Amino acid sequence: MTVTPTREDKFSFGLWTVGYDGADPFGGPTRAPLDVVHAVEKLAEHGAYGLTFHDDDLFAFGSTDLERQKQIDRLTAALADTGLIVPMITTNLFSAPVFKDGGFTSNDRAVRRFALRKVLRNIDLAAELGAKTFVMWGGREGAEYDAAKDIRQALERYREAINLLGEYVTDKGYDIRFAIEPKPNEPRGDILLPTVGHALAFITTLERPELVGVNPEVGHEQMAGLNFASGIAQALYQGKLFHIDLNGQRGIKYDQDLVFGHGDLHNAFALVDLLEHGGVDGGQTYQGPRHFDYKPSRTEDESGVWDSAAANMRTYLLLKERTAAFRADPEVKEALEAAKVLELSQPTLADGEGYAELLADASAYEGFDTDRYFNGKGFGFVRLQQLATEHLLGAR
Ligand code: DIG
Ligand code: MN
Ligand code: MN
Repeated sequence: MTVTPTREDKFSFGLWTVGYDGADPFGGPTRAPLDVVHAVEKLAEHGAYGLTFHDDDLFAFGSTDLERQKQIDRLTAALADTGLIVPMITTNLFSAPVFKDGGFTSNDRAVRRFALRKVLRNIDLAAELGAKTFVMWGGREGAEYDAAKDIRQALERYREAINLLGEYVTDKGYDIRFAIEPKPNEPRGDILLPTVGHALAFITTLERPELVGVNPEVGHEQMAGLNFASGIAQALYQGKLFHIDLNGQRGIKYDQDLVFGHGDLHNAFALVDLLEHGGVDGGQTYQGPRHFDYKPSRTEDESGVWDSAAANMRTYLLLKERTAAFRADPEVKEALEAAKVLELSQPTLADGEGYAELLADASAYEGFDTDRYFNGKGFGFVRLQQLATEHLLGAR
């Protein structure tokens, strides 16, 4: 089946993904460094529409202003040559030793002030390049030991930092929104704002909550044993899905950052169904970039890197087709009906009905025969899941 990515699919990749040289805590690099111009050219060749990056991915931490500008100029020239854009920028507050106890929430105040300056400078670059989303993954914001971090004060420092950034983009008139990326652990023993739920709750405490959403990553929620598609549904429900990191994860273990779909394929099916078709009732879909934050496995050579980039997009497009067929299948519609899935969108109370009317309705309680109501009849969810499975397998 031919599925060819186009710019309209809005596929974007982090420079650090295809640029991953294979180094891990147990071994050095297995691939040569990847130059940003080459990355832009190859991603354009494969049908991507955007490149994202951390400041340190483009110019090394500690670069002079001249070295920094040279890299920015090389990138902007490559973008102009290929038509690729930069939909999102993010800041590395986790690699340099100075951030060993975090950036925004380091116990050390001077480090926190340095981190804020680094982000403010990167926000200016985001505006210069037309990025609309600024992701903040607090990979080092956390601790290994409970006594070492006052969580309430850490959250207060996080809040102080993001409030300042919101004030900055507002005063500067930048068309930029922020997206917090949760992760439960790694590289810290426990990371602050570990899941989508924690991040959504935290956003309500901010001065400009309308400027801040989430950038959930498949593997990060799954590292916490959570259902990623359900977390995305809540982020959409709350109008907070500002960006998304697509990849694969095989269960609760270290962050694998596999190719999208190379982990829990059923949940990837449910996710694409939601993002592209609005799920069961064709509701609200996601209009942002389909961003891949994954690592080409350490075992691969450069041709394997580009195969993996293509695999992310191909798998996504195949799932887009398979989920469209699932939604169009008359037998699926009938199974959804039998499972009362659509009935859930019917309000529990009738128009104008309040608790007084409910209390007066004997059929709702006094006359409700719980023993005989279902009369042994089930919901037929397994049949529905088998239909989804057969569409996933291309058997329908
Ligand atoms: C890791 O999943 C994080 C970093 O790669 C980056 O800060 C963010 C951007 O999507 N994801
Ligand atoms: Mn990850
Ligand atoms: Mn990520």
